Amino acid sequence: MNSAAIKVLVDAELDPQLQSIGYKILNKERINFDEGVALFEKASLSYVGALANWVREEKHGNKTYFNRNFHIEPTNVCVFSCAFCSYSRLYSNREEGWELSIDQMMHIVKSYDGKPVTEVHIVGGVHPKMNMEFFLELLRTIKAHRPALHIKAFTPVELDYMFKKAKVSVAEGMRLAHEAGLDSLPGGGAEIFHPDIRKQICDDKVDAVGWLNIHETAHQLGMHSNATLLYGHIESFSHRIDHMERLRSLQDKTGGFNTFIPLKFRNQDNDMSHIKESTIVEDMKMYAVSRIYMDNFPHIKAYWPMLGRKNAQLTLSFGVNDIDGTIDDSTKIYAMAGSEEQTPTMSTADLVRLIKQVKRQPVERGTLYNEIRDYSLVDATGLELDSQTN
Ligand code: V47
Ligand code: SF4
Repeated sequence: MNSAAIKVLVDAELDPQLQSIGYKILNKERINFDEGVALFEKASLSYVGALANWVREEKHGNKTYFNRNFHIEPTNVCVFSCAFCSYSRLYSNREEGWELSIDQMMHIVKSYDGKPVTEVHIVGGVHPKMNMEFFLELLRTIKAHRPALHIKAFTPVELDYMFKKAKVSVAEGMRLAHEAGLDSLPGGGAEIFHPDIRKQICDDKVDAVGWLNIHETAHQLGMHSNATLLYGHIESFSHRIDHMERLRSLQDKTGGFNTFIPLKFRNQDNDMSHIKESTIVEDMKMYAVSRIYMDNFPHIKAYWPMLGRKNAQLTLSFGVNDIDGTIDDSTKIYAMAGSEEQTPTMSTADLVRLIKQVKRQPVERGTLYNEIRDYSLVDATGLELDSQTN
């Protein structure tokens, strides 16, 4: 929808508050806390969706980014017990857990030798015996083997635990990790920052202040990072906006965040299985409000292994301009939580096709959104050839 058409839509809105929010968005003014909540509570999906799509097109046109990455999950053994987690196993239940050695992880890294991946994403449980020195050694070994591979690794949950155990400050720990090869931080571990919810779903791990401090420290070192929000469980709309507000404020200060990633709560095999999952309408509204509220975040990402590829495709009309990457089947966290994507793997050809089907422009990016290749003019034969190299 172009600017003239969207103005007609806003002019026709009957609710005065929603209409004034619409004008603010069209004037590129920031909406406030109450207005964010009002969008969730009162706006129709078509209204909020059209506004979010307009914002997305103003920022990125039709461009839809993806990258070529692979995941390593060092362990699913975890000292914490988040109620929503279907993936972790306690140290006392290690027969159901895995723990990879550096050699085993390097075997995964080496299996991508000669392939055009640009990023490795490393996140896992918090294993009581895998310490900071182990992870620094892992970073150094990967960098020595493939210096150009971008290492996006470790959430503040893992980092906070390893720093405390190693008795180093956050500033010192982050400096050492960066020096060893850590290039950026993924967005995990954020969940819902508000203590009323956090204490019910993940009481024992790093709190909001600790999470934000680790990202701020990374930004001060010149590193970039992502941020997530786990939605669709016991949180209210105000809790979601509170979470986004805290991230938006830090972003005003540092400018270090690249991408905001709303994560849909999946309810299989965890302590919150009694909670019904959000509907597709609620999902699309979450993405749309995120695009509008997070005005200083350049990108909004839908993580397709968790949403499913068809729903991820739909988000591209509700504010999303990134659908992550080609990931392979080593990603277990969502399969174990009930995602329809039991073996999440998509080739570049699949991703490009998915983006083109909704008339968007597929662009391969690096982790920091440097554009690697525009696929809009690549024909089907080219795509198939490409997929063989992936
Ligand atoms: O923090 C765990 C979530 C996150 C469930 O930065 C669940 O590029 C839904 O953060 N239902 C880890 N979600 C994954 C993550 C991520 C993924 C992809 C890309 C990036 C990035 C980051 O997974 C955890 C938690 O919020 N999670 N269990 C569940 N049952
Ligand atoms: Fe551990 Fe992360 Fe699962 Fe929480 S979400 S139990 S920190 S693996």
